[in-house]
Amino acid sequence: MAKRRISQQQSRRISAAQERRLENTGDLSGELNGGLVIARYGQRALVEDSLSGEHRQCFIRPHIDNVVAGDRVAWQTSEHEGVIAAVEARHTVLTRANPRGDLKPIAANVDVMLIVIAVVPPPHTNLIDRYLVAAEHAGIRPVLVVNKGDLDTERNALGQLARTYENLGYSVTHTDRESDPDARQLHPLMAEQTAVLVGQSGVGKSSLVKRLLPSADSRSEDIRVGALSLGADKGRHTTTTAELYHLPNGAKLIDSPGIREFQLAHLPAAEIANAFIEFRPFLGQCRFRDCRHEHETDCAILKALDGGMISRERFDSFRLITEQQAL
Ligand SMILES: Nc1nc2c(ncn2[C@@H]2O[C@H](COP(=O)(O)OP(=O)(O)O)[C@@H](O)[C@H]2O)c(=O)[nH]1
Ligand SMILES: [Mg+2]
Ligand SMILES: [Zn+2]
Repeated sequence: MAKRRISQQQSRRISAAQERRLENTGDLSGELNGGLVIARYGQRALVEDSLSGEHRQCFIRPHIDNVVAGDRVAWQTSEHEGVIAAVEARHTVLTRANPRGDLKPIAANVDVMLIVIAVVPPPHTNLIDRYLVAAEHAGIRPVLVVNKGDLDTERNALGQLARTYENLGYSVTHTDRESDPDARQLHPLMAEQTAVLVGQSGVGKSSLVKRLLPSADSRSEDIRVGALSLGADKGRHTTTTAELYHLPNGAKLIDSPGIREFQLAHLPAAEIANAFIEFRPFLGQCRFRDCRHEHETDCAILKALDGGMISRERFDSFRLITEQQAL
């Protein structure tokens, strides 16, 4: 009789069955352990054990949705791998909307949002404003990080933009790999806190993680840095999921994939207006309580625009965000 071989399809079925067993959790042993999510990959997550600091692949039980880097979890050991049994309540969560409009978390329990911009790729101010609105909504402190200063041969091409945001009251920091190889400028911004790097693909987020990590850190060499290639290996050198790193000063730093389409469709217009910090003194001063600041009579925002207290650029950016929202 011919020996029976397990076909690929059969082996797929077997592993699916094993996964189902895991889901039913009949074979779970041991107590619940505390852990910190380092990264999420599909139905699995890399979890750092709170006591040993060891990293462990964990299956995420199907009823637990949306585990992301920065989440604190309870996990158990099982035959094959760990299993995440529960997720602790988050004190903040940064979310994005997928193309269907569903909200998906990107990173959890974040205190500081480092919005990275550079001369290349050139910044879109509307994207910066979207990040600022998202930070405000999530209760995360935003900081604008101007990177790649060494490429700024036209003597501070981003200086004007940086000053605009500084004058509005936002924190702005400058860094580049030539004059600030260890990104020391960023250290005081996040000591003992959790920070997330956001910004267009290619601005140097992953490079910043590399500059901040001690060279002895074994994960340093796995960090993928590089221009987005347009060939067959498109996206190969870019970050694909948010990943958490520990820094020597006690900070946790989360690298995120470049987020191009940052929808804020779920936010009420009033909240978007309130996230534009220079609008605040004028909000509530319009004649109509539900004023949309479009062309209403006695609109305090439009008056502030005329009077130069609100810049045309920021007002247009605000309009762009609220218009897209109405679509
Ligand atoms: N000249 C210069 N290039 C940089 C600097 N930081 C990063 N880069 C380059 O910018 C490109 C994108 O970097 P990467 O970290 O992958 O960007 P990310 O997509 O935001 O993570 C790479 O080619 C880096 O070498 C810098 O300070 N100066
Ligand atoms: Mg990256
Ligand atoms: Zn108004």
